[in-house]
Amino acid sequence: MFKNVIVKNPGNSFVNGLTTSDLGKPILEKLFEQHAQYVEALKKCGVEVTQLAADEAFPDSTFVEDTAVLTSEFAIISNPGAEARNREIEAMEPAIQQFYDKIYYIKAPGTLDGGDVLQAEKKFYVGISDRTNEEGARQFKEIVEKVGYEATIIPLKEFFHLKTGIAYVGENRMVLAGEFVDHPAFASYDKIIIPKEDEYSANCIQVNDYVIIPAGYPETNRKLIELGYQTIELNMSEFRKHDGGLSCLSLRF
Ligand code: CIR
Repeated sequence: MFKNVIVKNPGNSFVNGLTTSDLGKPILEKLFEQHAQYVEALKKCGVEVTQLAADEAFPDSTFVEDTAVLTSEFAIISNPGAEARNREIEAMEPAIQQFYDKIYYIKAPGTLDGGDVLQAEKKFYVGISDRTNEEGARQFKEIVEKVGYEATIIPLKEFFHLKTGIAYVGENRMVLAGEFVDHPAFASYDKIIIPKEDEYSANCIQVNDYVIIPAGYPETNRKLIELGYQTIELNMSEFRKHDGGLSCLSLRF
């Protein structure tokens, strides 16, 4: 069960953030509305939401997932790989300290974005990407192994972050797309396979009794419902314009 979630409101500067997409400029009014609906959906899932104020100095700071990995037992503050985002961790640290006595850190020259870390019970999968380097992944693995968890490092071929293409939805089941579908690391899981055209919906989040998915993917929704999940669909259009998905917008623990 997840008890807590940390989110951070997007600011007006969101439009100046990093992106690789060609989906156009985010419309702020819609962006704020979509974020508000995201918070409402989390509340419906029964978690306590800590909602941090927007920070205009960091346009991408609403994507809190990249600044830390939080579990029911420990916290790791990351060292985000994009120069423009690295100092987002300074404002996150006090918020995270309210929940944890013991905090671990990824240190330079290691870099790691939380978006490259997937947890499935006592196992972690860590992507090596443009943001997470081998040293960051190695440090992460060393930390979690000391506290009784396992970690498998996965060099990415195409996805931006590991969780761009995969989600764990409990009950030994993964939602996966693209390069992860036949990846040996995930062979032992039951799989919900997402085809190329629905790839964006592989970034979904299971929060207690619900799986939150992006709106506009009826096939993904159908597959989840058929397996007995309750889903909540959210419009993510404005976050997507800046490479953001559902997992990026919160730290769940
Ligand atoms: C970035 O480039 O860092 C942001 N525009 C998007 C971050 C998305 N985060 C995530 O997938 N965990």
